[in-house]
Amino acid sequence: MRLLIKNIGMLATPVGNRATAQAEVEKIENAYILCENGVITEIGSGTPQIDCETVDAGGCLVTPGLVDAHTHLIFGGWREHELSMKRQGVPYLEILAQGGGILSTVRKTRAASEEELTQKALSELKNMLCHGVTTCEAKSGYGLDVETELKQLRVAKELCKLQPIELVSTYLGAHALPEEYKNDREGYLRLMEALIERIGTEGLAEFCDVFCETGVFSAEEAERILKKGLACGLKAKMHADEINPIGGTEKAGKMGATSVEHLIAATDEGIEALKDGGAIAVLLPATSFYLDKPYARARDMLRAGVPVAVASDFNPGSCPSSNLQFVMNLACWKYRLTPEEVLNAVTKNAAAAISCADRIGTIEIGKQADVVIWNAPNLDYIFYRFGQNLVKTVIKNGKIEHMKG
Ligand code: IZC
Ligand code: ZN
Repeated sequence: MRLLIKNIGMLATPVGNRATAQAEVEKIENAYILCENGVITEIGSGTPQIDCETVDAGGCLVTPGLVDAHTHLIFGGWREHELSMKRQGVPYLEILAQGGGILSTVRKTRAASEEELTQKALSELKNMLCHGVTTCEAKSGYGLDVETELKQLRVAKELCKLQPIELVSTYLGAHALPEEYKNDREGYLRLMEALIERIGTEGLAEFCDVFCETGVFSAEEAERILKKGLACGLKAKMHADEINPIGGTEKAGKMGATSVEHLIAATDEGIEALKDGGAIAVLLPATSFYLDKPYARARDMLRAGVPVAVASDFNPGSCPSSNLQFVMNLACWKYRLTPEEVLNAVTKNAAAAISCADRIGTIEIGKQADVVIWNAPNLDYIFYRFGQNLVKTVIKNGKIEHMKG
């Protein structure tokens, strides 16, 4: 199966297989890309004479498919009932401490059938695809019991078969202390350790993650859970410094976590630990926007030599939008990243944050043919025309999976 993408006005892509900081983007004008059996086999300029299925990019911008490296894709219900509380300034952690927030989504996710969760996530994935996303990470963490955590992970596997976006699964049992373990933290930690063994053996997730935050899980508990994950073959991620810096980032850096996420309140020591440990900072600006929090110190991280990825954090509580283009715009305007730096942050570095940069995240020969054609003449334009969906065509594995209109 061959597909030729021709008449590309500007091909803009990061290069290489590893996360880097951060502005390097290769640009080719008047370009074409040839895909064969889902893989990029030729890139050049001009108009080649190749007899196969062809997409005319119409002189527009072409980039790698977008990678959303942090989502809580699969959950029951929504939390719009929290909107007025949030508008009145009730803090996120207080809503959680009162048994709402994550715990309210846990109740709805436990009550939902696999079929309901699948259909709900499917409709969101459709939205993500038409906004240019071709790969996405999906966390569990709305079950907090064995049955429902496994249900979420199974739904993720099923979703891979039902639609084109590739999913990478993360076990986030340490998302909140479930109500039934309110007086038995140790009991829940042990339950998670046993479940991690099973998830590792059955290959149900690639990563293990912990919400390390005041009143949720301490840095020491996070370290214990992530170490268990590493011992069972699950790579480490951590939600840290979203609201308060309680030392998780430093622990994650030391243990060689693949990524640390949020980092709104990261300290200089935290940033240094990321650098020393080679972790990727996954920043989530739409969460800062929706929780009305400061924006992470992206420029300081880049100055320190920490590669930055940017993701949606799509979830029902702190980011009920899965529009990665909006997130890219926030990264440009609120983190003061250049369009080139943001492109890297949602393609190559995002791919590296989910350990896929050897096959996705750039447009290079040998990489998977995941490509977006934009209704835009150049890279600046997609940050200039904010608030609208500028994606025209999405190609996944060398196949056209979305075309506007
Ligand atoms: O459902 O509130 N921060 N986890 C950590 C979230 C936000 C998701 C939620
Ligand atoms: Zn999250």
